[in-house]
Amino acid sequence: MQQLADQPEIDFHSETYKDAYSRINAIVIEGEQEAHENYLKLAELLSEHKDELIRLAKMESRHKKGFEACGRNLQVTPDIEFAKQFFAQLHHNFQVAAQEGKIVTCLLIQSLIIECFAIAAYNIYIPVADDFARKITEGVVKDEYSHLNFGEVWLKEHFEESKAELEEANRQNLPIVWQMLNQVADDAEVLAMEKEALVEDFMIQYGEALSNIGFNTRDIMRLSAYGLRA
Ligand code: Y39
Ligand code: FE
Ligand code: FE
Ligand code: FE
Repeated sequence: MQQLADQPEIDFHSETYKDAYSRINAIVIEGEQEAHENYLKLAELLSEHKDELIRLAKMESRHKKGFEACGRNLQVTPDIEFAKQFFAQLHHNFQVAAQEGKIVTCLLIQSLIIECFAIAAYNIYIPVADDFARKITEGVVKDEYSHLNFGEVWLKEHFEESKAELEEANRQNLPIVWQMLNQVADDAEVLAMEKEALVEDFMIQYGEALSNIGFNTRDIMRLSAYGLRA
């Protein structure tokens, strides 16, 4: 058992744990499913990277299968309806952007915001996960860094002409992420994942991503805290 020294033993089979897990596990499963669809859509929009994006989409389906196995392993039924609601706003914004051919906005939503959210959540989950889920999640998080990297590289190469759209997409979508974090904080706490740690890790990943793309420190501070409250 690899747990933080100051943490009491986690009972992965308690009803409290399984109840919280039914929502968090569903969020991850549904998130991976939507990520799969989002990369397929990006493959259509960015035909010069079609093969690469289809490869990323396939990785997302594998992640989904891995997390479904984590739920089964704990005999938890994921609450997919809850998870669809959880992602509804970001999902809607991605689809509208895709329809309008706004590649920059699509990349910001999926490859920056959602990937950073996933990396933060998986990093914080790994030390407090059950043995089975830990192994799965360790494999998945490595892939998520490569998805984030795809977005960073593309946006860096198109930085000047993307800047205004990135600002607007950040303004529209980052506040939604803070709301999502608030919505999941109580369930995350039951899994021994602290909200403060999630926020901190997200800010680090997202700030680094913005920096790699070409934003300066002042822009990063402004952009990454946008809509953050409480
Ligand atoms: O790119 C990806 O694989 C991301 C979609 C997957 C899901 C990220 C959802 C993580 C939120 C979990 C919140 C738990 C505290
Ligand atoms: Fe994934
Ligand atoms: Fe991903
Ligand atoms: Fe706590």
